[in-house]
Amino acid sequence: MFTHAIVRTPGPDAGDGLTAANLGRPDLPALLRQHAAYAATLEELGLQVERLDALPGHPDGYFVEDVALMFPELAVVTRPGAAARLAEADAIAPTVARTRAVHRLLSPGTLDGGDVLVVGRAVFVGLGARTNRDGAAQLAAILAPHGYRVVTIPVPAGLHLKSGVTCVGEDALVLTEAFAARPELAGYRRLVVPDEEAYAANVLSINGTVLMPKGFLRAQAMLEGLGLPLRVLDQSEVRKMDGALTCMSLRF
Ligand code: CIR
Repeated sequence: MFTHAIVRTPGPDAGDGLTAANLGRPDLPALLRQHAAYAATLEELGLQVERLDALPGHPDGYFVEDVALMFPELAVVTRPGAAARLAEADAIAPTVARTRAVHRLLSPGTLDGGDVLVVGRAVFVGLGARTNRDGAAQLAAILAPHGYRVVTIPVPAGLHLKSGVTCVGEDALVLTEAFAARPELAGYRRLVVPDEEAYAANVLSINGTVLMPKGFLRAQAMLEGLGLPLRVLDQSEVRKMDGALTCMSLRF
């Protein structure tokens, strides 16, 4: 059960963040509306939401999930793989330190929270553009005493592991066709989204309700088939910055 979430308001420079999406510049008022609707949805689902101020000079700062990991036993402040985002980790540290003991990842390790998918006691870590082996090994050492098992998975394309696979309910996976072939993910109940709806592989489960992006009708039909309550959110402007539902909050 999640009871809390941390979000950060996008700043006026949100359109200057990193992106490879090639979808054009986001419309700032629409981006702010989408972010506000997202935070309001978390509240409607019963979470107490702490809204942090925008971070001037850090246009990707509202993707708070990349800079910290929240486990019941501890928090980890990450070391993001993009140099432009390194200082965001320092900025989130005091906030998460109010909630639990904090561990920090150190150079030469890099790891973005978007590459970390927790399914029960299994912690899947995507190795790719943002997360390296050293970062994954540091995380494994931090988590091992608490009974978590870190399993690395290559992320050959796309930004993060969770761009292509997320967890729905307790232990079912929503994933792209590319990740459906990964042996590390065999053994779970799986919903494979069609390639043309790959963005819909990023869903967010909050206490039994599933949040998914708007405009992906085949994926939506699959998710409806699960029989769980579903919230469909417009992510059009967030997507232009390579963002998705999971990356805009820390849940705990
Ligand atoms: C970046 O490239 O770092 C940001 N523009 C997007 C980060 C999205 N984070 C996520 O999906 N976890």
